[in-house]
Amino acid sequence: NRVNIPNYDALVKAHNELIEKKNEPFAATNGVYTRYINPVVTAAHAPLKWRYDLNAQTNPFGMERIGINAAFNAGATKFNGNYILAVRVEGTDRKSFFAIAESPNGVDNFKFWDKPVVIPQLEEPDTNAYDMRLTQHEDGWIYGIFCTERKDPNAPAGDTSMAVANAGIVRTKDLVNWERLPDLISRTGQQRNVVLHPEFVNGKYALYTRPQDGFIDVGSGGGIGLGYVDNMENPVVQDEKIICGKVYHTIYELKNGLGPEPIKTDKGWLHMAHGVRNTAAGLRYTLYMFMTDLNDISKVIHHPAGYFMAPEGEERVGDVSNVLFTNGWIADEDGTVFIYYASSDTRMHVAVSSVEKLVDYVVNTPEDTFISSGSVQTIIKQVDNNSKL
Ligand code: M1P
Repeated sequence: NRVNIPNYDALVKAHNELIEKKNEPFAATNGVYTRYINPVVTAAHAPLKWRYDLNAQTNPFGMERIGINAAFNAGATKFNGNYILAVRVEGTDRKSFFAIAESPNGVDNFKFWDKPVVIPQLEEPDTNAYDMRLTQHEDGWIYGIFCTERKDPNAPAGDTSMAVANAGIVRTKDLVNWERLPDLISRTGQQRNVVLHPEFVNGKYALYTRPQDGFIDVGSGGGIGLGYVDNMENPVVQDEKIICGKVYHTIYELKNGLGPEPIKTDKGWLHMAHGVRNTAAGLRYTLYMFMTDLNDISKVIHHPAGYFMAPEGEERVGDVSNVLFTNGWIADEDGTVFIYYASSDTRMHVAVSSVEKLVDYVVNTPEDTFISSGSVQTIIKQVDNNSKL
């Protein structure tokens, strides 16, 4: 009586094969990172129990009752020795929610936990919740900061898309029970891509922000900001200032936003971010890196020109094509770095590098001159140096 799905055994077999499929590195590498061949988490990884009513009486045709559309933009952390992704799962109802997927090795065998994460709601519920950054803070909590989206109360009658985006905040000790804190209180009121720095700075919590004037357009604001909060239970951002702004004719011309929490190295804090530029084919999202000073986290000390990673091959196509986005990476004790990135708002991938290589990339890659003739001079300098060898 339990199951009435005609090909149920085949479905379970195919699902297990997908999850357990060994992942292999791509042969081609640029020396900085290595992509892996298979996506690490997709909509098809969602447990069959989320999707099918297995009771033959209530599901006589064995239909999939709840559809999953995409699995992307995951926060990441290491927990109990395993690689954890807080995945943005989007149903066919367009609603995003979070679900934990866990892997023993960081590159394959990511398996969703039994049930999605339950985020406690404030007086006004989140209409949509997405893009969680996980930070294991030195105060002992694991924080999850995500985008909470609600209808704009000032939307004109008949406008059913104007929204307000802000940073929702939760914290946990076990990734199962989450405590909801008030939403971020900041000057612009609209925020996305908010990330908590893992250490106290002069006794305060430090938050990377992305102030914006509107829901999609950052407007005259924008850029990656940095502000301070005395107490996460009353998260009022003070002294917010832009540390990495938008710049004309760059890959972050239109908008940008920090990715995951920064990685501490002996040379500085390593940052990964996304930059957005406009094209005739729409917005193009690529990933870029920079480094901030160990003693003054507001000071950018290295910023390579251009992008670190851009969509390639099948990554280029999805629900929102031409997008790479990251909000999670894990630095292992041995220095290996697992960069979890999503392609085209559809699926999750991994690229593997190391702290040593990323520091070398950030410190030694030529900086932007912001003009074509400058790019030419940068190439000529390298050619001249090479010809002395
Ligand atoms: O669709 C691309 C991305 O667009 C938004 O990001 P940002 O505010 O940085 O432009 C977010 O909705 C993000 O989730 C999405 O991947």
